[in-house]
Formats: sequence, structure tokens, C-alpha cells
Amino acid sequence: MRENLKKTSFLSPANSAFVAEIYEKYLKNPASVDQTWRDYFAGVGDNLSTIAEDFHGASWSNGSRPKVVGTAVEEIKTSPATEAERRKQRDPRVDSLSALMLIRAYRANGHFLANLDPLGMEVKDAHLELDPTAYGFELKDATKTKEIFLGGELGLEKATLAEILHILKETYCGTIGFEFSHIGSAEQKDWLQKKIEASNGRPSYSLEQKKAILQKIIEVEGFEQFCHIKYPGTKRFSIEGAESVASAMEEVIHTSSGLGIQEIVVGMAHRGRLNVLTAIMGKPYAAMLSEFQGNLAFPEDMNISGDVKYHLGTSSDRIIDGRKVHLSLTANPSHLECVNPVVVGKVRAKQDQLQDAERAKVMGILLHGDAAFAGQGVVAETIELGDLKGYTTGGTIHIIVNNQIGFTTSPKNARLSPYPTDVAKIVQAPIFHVNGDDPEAVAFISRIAAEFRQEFKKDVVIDVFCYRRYGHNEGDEPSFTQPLMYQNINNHPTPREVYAEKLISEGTVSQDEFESMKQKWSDYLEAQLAAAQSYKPNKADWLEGKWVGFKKPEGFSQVDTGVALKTLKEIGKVISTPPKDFNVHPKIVKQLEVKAKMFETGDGLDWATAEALAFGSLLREGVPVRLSGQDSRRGTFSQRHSVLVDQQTEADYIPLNNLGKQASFEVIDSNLSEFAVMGFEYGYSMAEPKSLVLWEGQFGDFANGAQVIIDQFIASGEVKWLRMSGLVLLLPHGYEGQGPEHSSARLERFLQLCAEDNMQVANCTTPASYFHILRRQIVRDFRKPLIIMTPKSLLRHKLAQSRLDEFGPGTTFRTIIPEGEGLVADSKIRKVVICSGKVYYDLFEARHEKKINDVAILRMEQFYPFPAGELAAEIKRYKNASEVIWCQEEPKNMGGWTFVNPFIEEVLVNAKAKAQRPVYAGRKAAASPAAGYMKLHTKEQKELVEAALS
Ligand SMILES: Cc1ncc(C[n+]2csc(CCOP(=O)(O)OP(=O)(O)O)c2C)c(N)n1
Repeated sequence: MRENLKKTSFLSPANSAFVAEIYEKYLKNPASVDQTWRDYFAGVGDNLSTIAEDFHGASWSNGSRPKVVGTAVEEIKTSPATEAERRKQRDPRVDSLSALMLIRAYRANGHFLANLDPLGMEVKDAHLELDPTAYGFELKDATKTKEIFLGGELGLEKATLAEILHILKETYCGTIGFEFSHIGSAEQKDWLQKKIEASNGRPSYSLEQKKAILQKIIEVEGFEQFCHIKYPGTKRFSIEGAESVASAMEEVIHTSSGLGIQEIVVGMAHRGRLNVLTAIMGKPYAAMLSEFQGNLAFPEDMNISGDVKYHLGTSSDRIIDGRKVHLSLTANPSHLECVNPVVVGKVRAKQDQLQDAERAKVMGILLHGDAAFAGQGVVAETIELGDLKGYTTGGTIHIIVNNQIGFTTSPKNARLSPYPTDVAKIVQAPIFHVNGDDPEAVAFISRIAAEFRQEFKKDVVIDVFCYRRYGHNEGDEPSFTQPLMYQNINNHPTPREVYAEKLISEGTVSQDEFESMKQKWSDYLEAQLAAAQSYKPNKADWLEGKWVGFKKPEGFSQVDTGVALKTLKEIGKVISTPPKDFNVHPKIVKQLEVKAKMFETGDGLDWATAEALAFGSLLREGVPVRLSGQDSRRGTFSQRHSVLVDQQTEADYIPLNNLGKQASFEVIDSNLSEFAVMGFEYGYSMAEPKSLVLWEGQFGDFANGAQVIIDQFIASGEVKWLRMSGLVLLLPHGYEGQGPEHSSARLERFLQLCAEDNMQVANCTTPASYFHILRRQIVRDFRKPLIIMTPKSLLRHKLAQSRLDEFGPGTTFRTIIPEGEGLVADSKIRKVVICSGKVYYDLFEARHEKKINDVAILRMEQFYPFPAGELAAEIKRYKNASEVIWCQEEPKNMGGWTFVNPFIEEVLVNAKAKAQRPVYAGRKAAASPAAGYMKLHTKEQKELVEAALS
């Protein structure tokens, strides 16, 4: 079919004259045209000859025809009589071919003429390709009688042009616009076409189903209006104008549940959220109304800062036709669309938990605003993930609340395309546009969408054309900017009225029945309002499901993270031994030999080996490990080689998946996105506390492409929404002369976000330290995000190595690594230098070189939570040190300085140290994080080390 498509895709009326011209040339001399044309004409020649004749005119005509000038067509007028005669004489095969072209055009472009806008403000231009006269048909009586052979197209052997047009208009230009011609898969297109054409694009619902649709719309609109009256002026980002979005959600949930979906994770923005929480997710109306009265959504003694009600999540079980579906709405910040990757990450984690490799049991639904869907880059980034092996969730259902406005911005100022949905074409998702005033059509297309997702495990988009009854929020005046639109909206009946009127006029419900349905709902809400007066959330909605057993931490005391030496050696053996007959790259053979030696001698373990031991030991303990980032399988610095590649076959071998009885190790080269991938892993970690989940930056700086995820989720998710995450960020950091963009992971930004024990920030100096901090992430009974500044040159630094026994039983993570042997007595130390990360080795080597033995260097392995107790214990050793230095390689306005300064001062004061304040030694404040010239870098680095030790 793909081939066929290619063959005929240019047969549009606009260029058939051009084709005919080339065909004529071909008939005269086949060699005069390009090979692709020759192939084409050889295959379709017969039909083409009729087209050519058609354009050439009948053999008896005067030969007038469109003349091709270059690729443009210049119409040469024919006399009316001749033209009429020519049409009358049209070969029936031409009629058939033209009808097929017309049908194809409607399938592809019928949506342009569909009745999508409830406000009717959209100007519909005639569409050349949908005009039968463009295919040589005449619109006159004969169209009603003359039968055209269709050979099964549209399910018909023959039909008149009038019949064909009727079917096409009904099917493709009703209240649903179908966009699927961009899909490459013939199978998917065929499936959609059959679904659509089998019902002429129209639903057929039973009386009960129609009443159920009406009931939901009454609930949704009724709740908004209830709040409007009871709490005038309170922001709720009403869904009014888009009530039928609830029909879309209901139908997607029902259909999907019928097709085996057990769990749905939902993500959405502000618009309509209060209704989704209640009418769809089942949050008690009393709870919601209590929040309208200013009460907290969490028990007061939780002591958390919380969030506004239209950002909160919830979860519930719904029973649909006897089947349970678990629904969870993910909490989100105001930043539009940033919840998307978080939702899909959660979906993936839940699929993994259910071993749902078919991705048939859990799925995501994302609701979007039209402006946000078209404008926010993370939409494309997330959609792109949908097709990638490491991230696919078998398709998300996207529902666009297309109210044709974004705050005050009209679509014409927000995008070029007539629709906000073009971004979904990057994964060839089908896109269904539907008139929101027709809830049956909305439900119908939502059913097809859910079936499509389940059948093909692909994203699908439902674009509900609707409007926004009020301003951006209920206190906003929309007529300042869209006066005509709002005159129209003010005179437009609500979706409840529109649908009720339809059902009443067709006799499905009576006016009395409708009034009684409304009254019952309003009575119910009054009762819920009364209950809201005394409503108190009695327990916090957290640490449930997979989180049972986890606790809010009392403190951050260290835990034993050591591992039996036997286990370490077994892992060492596996990671240094490739399978027999596996063609390992010669350079890696060498590396593996070096690795094997580390385990033989028990010394010289490097960073990558420590990491593999942390992962391997956790895997052996049944903890899955998932690491994703750009080029993470090999490692940006060619250090990890977690996947060996056979040099002859390109087959993969993952040593850490060959440890015997173990959990699974997933290491993924991500696509080139930070925002979506970090968001995805955060979402994964929220749903799966028992896996070690890591996101790695190529260089630490690139994490700022995902700043929204860091600020809005990682740093503040727990205090806003009571949602823990144990996500680890690995961010290569260190001043090595690589210039402004490859030096700094912006440690200072993370430190500025630290408070209320929200996360951990570390910059380790030894492989063993790194090993313990990774294991600590899992061994404790709580989860906090962990940000690690990871090394570059230290990956291979001779001094940055650990002994095997530093990983062994009884060992643990040390927040401060104290000074070692070889210096004067503690009482004679004149100066204490505190530092973190790579600069330690510069200081160490310089001290050695300069034969200084009265300066102690303390390594702060963890910045936050600040290790005040551990630091104080070390400081107290050096009673006579008159100077305490903080040394860093980052500029003064960056790095750890402004963060640690007051903490260290407090420690010094409390410890009654001789020096009462730390002194800074580092680069001067700078606008750019690092120098672009190696020479300058080296000079600065030397100076700061000297300043610290002098
Ligand atoms: C990333 C981001 N930028 C700007 C805003 C401010 N803002 C909130 S809603 C909104 C308009 C959204 O329009 P649309 O996506 O069409 O949704 P609607 O409100 O119309 O439902 C804007 C600009 C935001 N919340 N997030």
C-alpha cells in the first residue's frame, strides 16, 4: 500500500495536467523522462492514458488543453460547447478514477470542511481538492443517476456522484474532523478508515447511553455553576464551554477498561481540573467544597506548605461494568505541560511493576490547553519519547481542551496551523478534531481513540473544539481583548442546553425529566456543601500502595551501606569477564583486564567500578536499577561501558544483567532531551520507590534545560503535594579548562533550593564515597532526591581510587572525609581548608609539592543536609588553627560558598574555634561560570590553590 501511495500521491487535480504533459513525452520517447516516471507509467499506464486523453481533449477536439509552462499550468480556454461535449463523452474509467481521487481527498482533507467550531466563527474556505468539479465532474442532474464504478470503495460497488458526496460529507465533514493521512502505516490508516466509514463518522448511542452522557454534562456544568454562585470570584478555571471533555474522559476510561486497562495515570493543567477531580476521579465534592472554604487538603499537623486546589492530585478506584480501574491524577505546578513527562514516567514504572511488556494494562491520559499544546516544547519532547524503547508506554491519549484562546491570545497569534495539534504528527499520531457542542461525537471519537491506542500502542489526539465561557479565570474580563467572540459566547446556549434540547427534540428525554435530573444534582451538591462544613481530611494521602513501609524521616543518620567482600568480588568477576566468543573492542579488553586486577589486588578501584559495584550489589539484593541519559550506556567520558558491543555483530552484552539471581538493570541512551527525560525519570521514581532511578546529564550544565523539573518537582514536590522521590541526578562537574559550558553543573542553584530536608546535594571525592551514597539512596526507609556533582578527570585520576575494603561490611557514607596521616600533630595545625570535589586533589598535590604539613584539608562530601555535627567534630581536633578556609574552584558567586558560609560560621562559633569565620579562597565573582582559555583557567586554578594553602 505504501508503494501504491507513492505511485498515486501526485494525482491531485492541481498537478494532473503536469503529469499528463510528462506522460505525453513518455509516450513519444520513454527515455526522455526520468526513471521514476518511467517506472510509474509502466505500472499505471492504462489509467494514465485516459487522464492524458482527458487533458489532451477528445481526439476530435481542437486540441486545446492546459499548457504546462515549467511546472505551472496555464489554462487555455476551450469553447463551452466543446468542453460540455468532452465531459459528456468522458470514459467511465475516468469517472471511476476521478471518484477514487475525490474519495481519497475527502479522507485526507474532509476535516477542513467539518463543522468543528461551536461558535461558528471559523471561516471555512472552499477546498479545491474537495470540489468534484476539480476532477472533471459536472454538478447537474446526471450526478443523481449516472452510476460510477467504485469496486468496493466506501463499501459500494457502484454509486452516483450525489451518493458518493453525501457519504463523504456525512462521514468526513460532520462534527468530527479526521486527520490521519499523515500516518505512514497502511495498516493503521486502513483500520481507522474502516472504523470511520463503517459508521459514516457518526455514533449511534442507545437511549441509556445518551442519558448517561447528559447526566455527566449536568454534573460537570452543574458543579461549575454551583461554585459560581456559592463562591463568586473564586478562581476555579471553569470548564464551562468545554463540558463534553468529561464525555471524552469517561468514554476513554470505559473503553480502555473494557480492553484490559487496569490503571490510568492522568495529567492535566488548571482548566476544568476541579471537575476532573470530582466528576471523573471521584474526589468527594464535600472535600472539594471544604477547600473552597479555605481549609487545607491535608491534615493540619502535616506541617506542609501545600498547593492551590487546582494543582492537586488524587487517586481512586472506579468500578466500571464490574471491572476495577485505578485512576490517579498527578499533581502539577502552574508551568503548563511540564507534568507530561512525569505522567508517562509514572505509567512506565507501573507497567514495569505489572510486568506489562505489552503496555496493555496501564496507560496515560494527558489533557492539554490548545495554546499550551501548540507552544510548549516539552509537548514535542514527551511525544517523541513515546516511540523510544526505553521510554515507550504504548501510547498516551491526549485530549485538547481547545477553547480557541490562550489567556488573552488568539490562535492567529499563537500558531500558523488551523489546529493546535500538528506537533503530534511527529509520531504520526491520528488526530481527531471534534465539535464540543456534540457530546455524542466527542464520546464516539474518544472510543475510537481508546481502541486505536490499545490496538496499535500509539499516541492519539482528541482535539475538542469548544470555547471558554468566562475570562481566563472567573474574575477576568474577556471582552477587553475578544469582544466579538464574547458577544457570541454570551448568546450561545451552554453545552448542557444544546444537548438537552437535542435529546428532548428527538424524544430521548422529556423536558420534565431533564429538569428533574438537574434538580437532583443541585440537591446533591447542597448536601455535599453542608457536609463540607465539618469535613476534615483525617489522613494524608501519601505513603500508600507501593510506598507502604516508607516513613517521613526523623533525621538523616548514616546507615551501613557496606557489602560482603565475597559478593563484591563475584560482581567484579562478572563485570570484568566478557562471554566467550564475544568480540570485545581491543581497548576495552585492556580496561577489563585492569578491572580484573583491581579485584585481585583489592586496590585501585576507580569511579566506574565503584558505580558498577553499587548497581550490581543492589541488583543482587533484588533492587532494579534504571539509568537513563544521553550516551549513558557507554558513558560520556567512555568510562562506564555498561554495555559491551560485539565488534563483528554489534550484539549487546550487559554484564550487570548476568549476575545470577538479580533484579533487572536498565541502562538507556536517551534521546537528546533533558526536560522530558529528567521529567520522565522523576515520574518513574515517584511510582517506584523500590528501584534506584538515575538521570545523567551529558555535562552537568545541560540539566538547566530541565530547570522546571528541578524547581517545580524535585525540590518542592514533597512539601507541595506530599509526594516523595528518590531520583538521583548525576551531573558531571569540575573546572578542567573546558570552557564556560562544560565546567559547572551549577551547584549553587541546587544549594539555593535546599531547605526543610527536601533533597540531598553531594560532591564526592572517592569512588567508595560514590558507592555508598548510591546504596544509601535505597537502603533507608525514606526517599529524597539526590543531586550528585559527578567527576570528569577524577574518573581516571590516580589518587581518586579506593580499596576494596572501603566498600566492605561496616563501611558507610561519610559526609566529611577527615584528614589522613602524615601531618603535624592536630594541635599544631595552623589552618584548616574545607573543600569539596575535584579541587581536593589539586590542594592535596600542591600541599605535597610545597611540603606543607601544618594545613589540614577536610572534604565535604555532602553539602545538604549540611553535615554540621560531623564538621564540628573535625574542627574541634584543630584547636590552634587560626584560619579556616573554604576553598572552591567555582567563581565566588557560584559553587558552594554563599551556601556554606553561614553554616560553617555557625559550626565555628558553636565549637568555640579559634577562627570564628571561614575565609574564601576561589575564583572571583564572574558572569560566566568558567574561562574559555586553558591558559587563563590554569592560572586561576593555581592562584586559588595557593591562596588556600598559603
Ligand atoms: C509555562 C507557562 N507559561 C505561562 C503560563 C501562564 N498561563 C497560564 S494559563 C495560560 C494560557 C493557557 O492557554 P491554553 O493552553 O489554551 O489553556 P486554557 O487556559 O485556555 O484552557 C498562560 C499563558 C503558565 N502557567 N505556564
